[in-house]
Amino acid sequence: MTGLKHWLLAAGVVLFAACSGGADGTKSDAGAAKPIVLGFSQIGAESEWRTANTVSIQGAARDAGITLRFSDAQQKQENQIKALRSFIAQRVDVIAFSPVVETGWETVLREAKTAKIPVILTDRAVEVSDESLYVSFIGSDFVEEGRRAGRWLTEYYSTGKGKDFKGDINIVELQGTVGSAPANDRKAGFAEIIAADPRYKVIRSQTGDFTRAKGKEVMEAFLKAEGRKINVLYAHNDDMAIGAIQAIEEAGIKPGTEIIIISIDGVKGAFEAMMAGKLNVSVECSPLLGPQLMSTVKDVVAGKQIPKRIVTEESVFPMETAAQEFPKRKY
Ligand code: GZL
Repeated sequence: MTGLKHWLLAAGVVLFAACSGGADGTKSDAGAAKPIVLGFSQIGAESEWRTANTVSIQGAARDAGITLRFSDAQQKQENQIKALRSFIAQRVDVIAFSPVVETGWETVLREAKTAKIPVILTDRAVEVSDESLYVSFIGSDFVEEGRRAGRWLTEYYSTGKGKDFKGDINIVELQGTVGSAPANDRKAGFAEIIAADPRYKVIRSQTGDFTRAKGKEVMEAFLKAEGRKINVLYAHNDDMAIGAIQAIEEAGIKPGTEIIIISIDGVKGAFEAMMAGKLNVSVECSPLLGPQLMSTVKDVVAGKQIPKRIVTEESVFPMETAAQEFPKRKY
């Protein structure tokens, strides 16, 4: 066998081992198992929550000895699809991603399945005709988060500080990214709870795309149209609520007292707003999914049985307990 053939054979073996990522535990010459290679497509950096989620994933990959190939889609689905296709071409061992919207994933997920690369969903869900296109979905129950927001509000006006309030309770709603699972589900869960009492009226509802800037801009429009008729703001995340608080104050209205504000995530900015008396409650939505994702990646590579749905445990933080909770917060 010529030197070239020896070289090609050797190269082929190296490429094969590198391509397979050693996921099946193939040993290197030195006998050490090759690290698992995980391709991760992140939505972007639109909120404090997202930033904390990225820190959790990158730190957990490092701690787990997993090689992370990370891409930021700047909140564009087409960038996520490009990233998934790139991971398939690179023959990573596992793909994980947080889908910016629920639909439009069928084709690229079929490409991953054809390439025999398992896919794990984190944070947000997808709508597909064939659930075998992904191994597991690790994330919150957004409908329950919306229900928790609705329950806090109905308790506030039935037995809490608002119990003597008479007449309709006019609500404006800042929705998350159009078409995203958290926006769809948080809206549905909240509506389900307030439907029990006709006094609750959602008089305006519009997307603020989960960002502070857009949340402020849309709240300015709500205030221009409805002014002091607004009793309550329900924001699908803390960042939009914090932007809206700026708009409310600039309109000469007191957030947290003249307009009751409910939001979701439980990020540091929300605790600071609650301690300042400007936000009434934040429903927790934990971004700390990194460790759970990495242990699931290792289990997938090891061929273990994986639960289709892994729900993160969460709580509700009213302003009254914000100061005592704040020192314990990890994001
Ligand atoms: C929820 C996550 C949402 C957060 C927002 O799991 O997808 O996206 O609530 C973030 O802050 O932008």
